[in-house]
Amino acid sequence: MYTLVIGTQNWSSWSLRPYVALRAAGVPFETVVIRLREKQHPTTRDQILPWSPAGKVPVLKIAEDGKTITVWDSLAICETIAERHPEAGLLPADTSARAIMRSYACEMHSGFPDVRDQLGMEFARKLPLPELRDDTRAQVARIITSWEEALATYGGDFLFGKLSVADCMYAPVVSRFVTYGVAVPPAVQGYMDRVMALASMQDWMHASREEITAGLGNYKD
Ligand SMILES: N[C@@H](CCC(=O)N[C@@H](CS)C(=O)NCC(=O)O)C(=O)O
Repeated sequence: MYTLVIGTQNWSSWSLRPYVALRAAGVPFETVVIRLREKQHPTTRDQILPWSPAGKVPVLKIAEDGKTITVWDSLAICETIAERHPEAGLLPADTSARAIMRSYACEMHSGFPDVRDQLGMEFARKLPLPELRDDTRAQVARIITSWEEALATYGGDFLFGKLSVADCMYAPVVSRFVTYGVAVPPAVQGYMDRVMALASMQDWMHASREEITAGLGNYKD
């Protein structure tokens, strides 16, 4: 039995990644949403701590055989899901492709700070593209080039053919590029369209819109 603890869906880019992975695995799971950045909820961290000592979302609870395991950090959760559900194919079968896929996932996880800073996730909004700093521009270019290379090398609908952990990790970046109308080449646009069309992404969009309507995704730092 899985429980995925996530943040406000319009904003929580880290939470989106394991959500896409769990949906791709096709396993049932419950979702607990903890509101982030809400002026009226100053105790976000206090709400997360009972779920994870790291005090951050996402968190995955795995309850089985009378025990509960806590997995925290988006990449650790995606890898755990991929490992526990090999039939979902979230890790490429070929070991070379798998190694490259992990490089993509880790490059995303540890990098692109200026993209995160200047193009914050606003999943259900369309916003004007801000004047990008040189570093942001370079990181956007690196992301686009790396996507082009994977799409050309591995074929198929996603970066490594079938949907993989790398696509889960990059799903929030796809949404950021859509939100801010970042110009991309046609092959990359096709990839982004396919990611946005995933049922998991559509459902996340629906929830994000509901948050905004309810005034929950509207507070800016
Ligand atoms: N490296 C972590 C980062 C998680 C993270 O920063 N989560 C943010 C929300 S997107 C959070 O929990 N913020 C709550 C807080 O800072 O109080 C991961 O990949 O899971």
